[in-house]
Amino acid sequence: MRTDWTIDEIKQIYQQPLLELVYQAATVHRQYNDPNEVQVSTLLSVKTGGCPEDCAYCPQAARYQTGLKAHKLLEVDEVLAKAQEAKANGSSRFCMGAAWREVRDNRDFDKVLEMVKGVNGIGLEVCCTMGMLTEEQANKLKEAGLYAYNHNLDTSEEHYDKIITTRTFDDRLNTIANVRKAGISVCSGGIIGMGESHDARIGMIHTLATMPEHPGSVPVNALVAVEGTPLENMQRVPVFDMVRMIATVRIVMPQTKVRLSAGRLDMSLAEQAFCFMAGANSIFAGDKLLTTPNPGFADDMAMFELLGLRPMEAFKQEKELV
Ligand code: SAM
Ligand code: DTB
Ligand code: SF4
Repeated sequence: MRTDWTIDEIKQIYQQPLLELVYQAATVHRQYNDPNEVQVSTLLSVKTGGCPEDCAYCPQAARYQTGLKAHKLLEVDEVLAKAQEAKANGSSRFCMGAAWREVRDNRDFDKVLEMVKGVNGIGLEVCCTMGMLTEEQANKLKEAGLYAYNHNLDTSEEHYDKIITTRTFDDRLNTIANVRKAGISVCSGGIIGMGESHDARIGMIHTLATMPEHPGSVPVNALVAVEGTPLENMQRVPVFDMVRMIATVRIVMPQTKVRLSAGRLDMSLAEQAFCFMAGANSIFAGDKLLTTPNPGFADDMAMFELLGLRPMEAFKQEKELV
């Protein structure tokens, strides 16, 4: 696994004619992964809306009028019932999102630790995405059984302050480092379709691919333009930009789970199939992402059937090491 990629090398890969790029990505994908296996995650927003940050894409930022119904932290039982349901529907990972700037050491965090224990007990890989974390908080989450933590770069370093001003790119890197130090699997990726240049996309991939270890998973999101956010009028990102992004991520991080994330609802089956061909091997399933709609389980199962894909079992990597 190479962590010394140069921007130029990544650019050479990214800029190839699309079908060459996809062929190369599909080839690398087959060397390191079973191309018929897709890791399926279910998301649940355990604390919705009212966030103090100003992320320009986000319907949960308190300062934008998006008509979103905010709610405080859910009860542990409610969350565990959703996790059971996700497992029954074939998910191997359950990811809980909270609209916080950062985790605080309070009763809510204690409750989150209970949720993590509970979901882990159900036999699912537990993931959280709750904003910035200290090293100590990361250790507590790890002890409670947290498998992965999602903390996206969101965009490249150069484009960052056009999208978020209430925290810095370095803040993001710092939390990711804390997660890694605690021995938690890092899930980090970003969003395309926010007015960034191709160079910015390449820059973001470069930051991910040159971390001390490649992230265990890299979500590639297409912006969901939500009314009331500053990015409400952004045009839908072309599907072939998603394909190009996914293929490049696959080539430079061969063993990472590349997640075809937000934006699937606007994609046809053929378009999603092309993303899997380009090396995507993970999705978010269930009819809701955090606050916006997503294809339902039944539609995804029909897609898996059609394409001959299988959902991956939980903790596969660990089982293979035994
Ligand atoms: N508050 C925490 C944080 O920002 O890290 C966790 C929740 S936040 C909603 C998780 C991720 O969802 C963001 O980092 C962003 O990449 C993604 N996201 C949020 N709104 C989105 C949108 N409208 N379209 C695509 N991705 C989005
Ligand atoms: C990620 O990269 N995408 C997911 C998950 N990680 C947390 C979230 C997408 C959110 C899309 C907008 C919404 O539903 O609120
Ligand atoms: Fe808050 Fe996270 Fe949304 Fe930013 S992306 S506004 S930090 S919930």
